Amino acid sequence: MLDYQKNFIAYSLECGVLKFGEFLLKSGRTSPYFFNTGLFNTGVKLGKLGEFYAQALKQSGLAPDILYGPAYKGIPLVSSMSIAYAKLMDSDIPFAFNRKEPKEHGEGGVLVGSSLQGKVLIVDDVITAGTSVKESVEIISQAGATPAGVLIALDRQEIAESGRSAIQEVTECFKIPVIAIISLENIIDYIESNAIGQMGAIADYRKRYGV
Ligand code: OMP
Repeated sequence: MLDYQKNFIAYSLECGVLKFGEFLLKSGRTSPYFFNTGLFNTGVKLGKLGEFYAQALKQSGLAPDILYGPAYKGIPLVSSMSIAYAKLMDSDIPFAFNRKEPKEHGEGGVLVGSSLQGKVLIVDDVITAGTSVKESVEIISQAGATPAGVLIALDRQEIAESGRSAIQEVTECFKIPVIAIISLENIIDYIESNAIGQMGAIADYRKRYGV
């Protein structure tokens, strides 16, 4: 695990973003941990979150032409990340996001920000079933641009009903890479070396639903 990944886990714990307990997921599964990026909810926290995303993009070696954040959670993510990336890499990368409700007046449409052109990196929080990614790929393709990858905060490394992980599905179906700042495996390494969390419950959960 790289230093920025360790720091991201430590900061997520400090902000209450990563929690241990019993949580009902969108999928109906009861998970012994939950990751809520909505709790990076001050200027300083969001600024730091953007830096972690920017570092993950740098590490990935991908060179997208534009960043795209699906509404609603992707909007602050893509905004803070583009600011952090400009500082980190001295590269002013354009960004865009969508509206959930199309605007009928003024400039109209569902897209806001820079125009969606070239290779687009989708920036999201957590992928579980991958529903949001499919919608983003459609919007990007309709705009005449090309989805080039997905960047998320956490890869839960879970198996879907299809028998594959949502990330494997995205990778195979759209032929694009999915990059995560951290994965469940990183969280497990971290809690093992720092003697925190409910290792037993997480190991059981991983055995049952892990990929
Ligand atoms: P999909 O769009 O179906 O992939 O679901 C992803 C969503 O799961 C996220 O946007 C969250 O609403 C939610 N989620 C988390 O944010 N953190 C978790 O640790 C787990 C979930 C979840 O419900 O699976």
